Amino acid sequence: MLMFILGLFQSTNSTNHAQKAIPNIAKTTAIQLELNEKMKKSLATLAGVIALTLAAGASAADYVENYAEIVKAADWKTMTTLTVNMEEFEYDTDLEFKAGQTYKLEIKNLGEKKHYFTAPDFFKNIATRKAQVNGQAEIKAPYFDALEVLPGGQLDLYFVAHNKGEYAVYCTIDDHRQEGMEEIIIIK
Ligand SMILES: [Cu+2]
Repeated sequence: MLMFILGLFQSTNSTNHAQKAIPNIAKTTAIQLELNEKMKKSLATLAGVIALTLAAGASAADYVENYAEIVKAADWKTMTTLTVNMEEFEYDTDLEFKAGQTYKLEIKNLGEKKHYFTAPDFFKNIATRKAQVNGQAEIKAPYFDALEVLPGGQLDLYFVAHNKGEYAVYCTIDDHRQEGMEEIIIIK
């Protein structure tokens, strides 16, 4: 197809007679227009695919977009309370959740050092209602990356387990993770 158009261009350019050139130009223009329409459609289709791919790729890495509706629709009367104690250098509880269930996860630091509950993938696959400290303060956000709890402190995370999967939780302070402060959170 492209060679054919190039051929038409060549024959048009090499023709010195205007009378002969005009129909060729008209023909070429018509083909170009047709091709342009086809290309536009192909490009539009291609752009659509790319956009979908990006969206799919983005959603895997992104937070649960309709988290607010999920939180609102969830049954908080049947909320399950689970405590995870952090100390040097471990999370002491099996972190297993059921998709669709509402939870209050009490994250306590029983250690002598500060510890993190860093779990970006986990946070992006739950519908977060809030993080609360001592009934004194609440933080509302679509998702968190990490929660830090000071020695003797406690932070409660209210959420709906949403996407099934296995997500890492670890402490990013110094070499705590290498010391063993790393677990897998399961949503099933
Ligand atoms: Cu730590």
